[in-house]
Amino acid sequence: MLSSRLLTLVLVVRPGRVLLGMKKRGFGAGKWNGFGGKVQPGESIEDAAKRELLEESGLTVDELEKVGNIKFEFVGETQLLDVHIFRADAFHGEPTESDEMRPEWFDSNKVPFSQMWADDVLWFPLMFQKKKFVGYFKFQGDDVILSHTLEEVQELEEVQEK
Ligand code: 8OG
Repeated sequence: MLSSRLLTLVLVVRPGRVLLGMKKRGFGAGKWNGFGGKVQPGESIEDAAKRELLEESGLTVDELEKVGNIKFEFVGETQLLDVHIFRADAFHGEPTESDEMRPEWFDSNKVPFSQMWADDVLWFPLMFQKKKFVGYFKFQGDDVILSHTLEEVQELEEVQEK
């Protein structure tokens, strides 16, 4: 049995644009991504998503919309990454560089997928359309997808938090 680790990911969207950050260190360094990280014990997933967004981008949000849940398996690793993906259409503050991330706005039709996780090109279109989705990706190393599932759903299941 694989254990799993809860993670968050927030995409801040404005009409025709999306805010991404260049990850400067750690897991996923050198890739553009949304903002997020690990859910801490006793913290709700949504609170964790807001906290990580603030820590990494300097932005606060009143509302987050749940858009997706993707589980990632990495060959040879015993822990699944259970990533809860949110979209924010409004925010307060100015995007600000942090130790972890350098934020930049991208046109929604110029998202730099070649410098992002390989799965993102498959689900960003759903996220832009405000569709909800669930998926499972099996990675070999950081760049190769061995197999995956991805489907649109009407509702995302509530998760049992620990
Ligand atoms: O705390 P840390 O920065 O290590 O958290 C990892 C972040 O990366 C977290 O926001 C979840 C996110 N993430 C993955 N896998 C993938 C992926 O395949 N695509 C995208 N866009 N984000 C991912 O862990």
